[in-house]
Amino acid sequence: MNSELKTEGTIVKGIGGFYYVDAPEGYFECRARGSFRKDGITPLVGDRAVISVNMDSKIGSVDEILPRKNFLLRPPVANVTQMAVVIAAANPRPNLYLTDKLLASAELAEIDAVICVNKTDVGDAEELCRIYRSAGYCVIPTCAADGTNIDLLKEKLCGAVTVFAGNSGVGKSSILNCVTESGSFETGEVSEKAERGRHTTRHTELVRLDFGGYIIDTPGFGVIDVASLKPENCAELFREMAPLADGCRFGDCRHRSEPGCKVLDAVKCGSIAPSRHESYIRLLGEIEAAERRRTK
Ligand SMILES: Nc1nc2c(ncn2[C@@H]2O[C@H](COP(=O)(O)OP(=O)(O)OP(=O)(O)O)[C@@H](O)[C@H]2O)c(=O)[nH]1
Ligand SMILES: [Mg+2]
Ligand SMILES: [Zn+2]
Repeated sequence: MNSELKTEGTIVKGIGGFYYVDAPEGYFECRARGSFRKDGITPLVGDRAVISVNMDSKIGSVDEILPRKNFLLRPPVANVTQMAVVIAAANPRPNLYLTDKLLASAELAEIDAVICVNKTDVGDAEELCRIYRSAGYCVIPTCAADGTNIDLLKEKLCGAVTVFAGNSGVGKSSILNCVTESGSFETGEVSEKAERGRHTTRHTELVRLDFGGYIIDTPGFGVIDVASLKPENCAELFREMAPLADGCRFGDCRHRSEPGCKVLDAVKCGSIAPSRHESYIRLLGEIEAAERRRTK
C-alpha cells in the first residue's frame, strides 16, 4: 500500500531538476509538479513549500510554493532576512563597486546587511571598516584562517536567514566552515579560481545552524537587475545618501554635479566616502543606459 505524507518545509537545495526539502518529518528529494509551474514560478532555495511524499519510495513532489516575503535574483533565494557581504582585505583585491551593488540589492529587497572584511591576516581591514561603518553598516573584520571574530559573526547570524555574497575567493565558504560544526563547504585556492574562471561553490544551498538560523553559501556574484530600477530611486539604495537627498536644492537632483546638492556637500566634507559616491554614479549611469535602451 502506498502511504502519502503531505507536509510543509523549506527548500534547501535545487540541483538538476530536484529540490531538497527540509520538513519536520525529514529531508526529502522532490520534483516540481505543482500548478505554480503554469504561472511561471520557479521554486527557489529558501522557499516554503507544500510537498507530498510517497513514504515507500521516499520520493516527493513540490505541490505549492507559499507566498514569498522577498526574493533575490542573483543569487536566486527567497525569504532571506539578512545579507552578509564578504570582502577580502587582500587577495583578491577588494571590488568596491561589486560590494556596493550587493548592498544596493539588499536595500532594494529591504533586507539588512552585515559586512565581513575577511583575510585580516594578509591585508589591512581598517580603511574598509571605516568606509562601511560611516555608511551605516555593521562591519566585522574576520579571519577565517585563525577564527578571529567568528564569535561576533555568529551572534549576528543567530536566528536570521543570511545569504553570503561576494567575489570569488574572498572566503565565503571558509567563513561558513568556521561557523558550522560540519565544516562541509568546499573551498578553493584563489589562483585556481582565476585559472578555471569559475567559483568553487557552484550551487546555492541553505544550511541550518545549530545555534539557530540558516546560512546560504552562493557562487559569488550578486548583481542587481538595473532594468528594474529608476534613476530617481538610485540614491535610496545607498543608505547614507537617502536621508540627505530630500534636502537638495532641486527635487530631481541626481547628485552628480548639481548646485545645492547635499549629497555632494557630504562627499566634500568627508562624511560620505568618495568610493561610495563613485559607485552611486556608476550604478546611476547603468540604470540610465538601461532606460535609454528601453525607450529607444
Ligand atoms: N589568509 C587567509 N586565507 C583565507 C581566509 N579565508 C579564506 N582563505 C583562503 O582563500 C581561498 C578562497 O576561499 P573560499 O572560501 O573558497 O572562497 P569563496 O568566497 O567561497 O569563493 P567561491 O566559492 O569561488 O565564490 C581559500 O584558499 C581559503 O583557504 C583568511 O581569513 N585568511
Ligand atoms: Mg565558496
Ligand atoms: Zn543632490
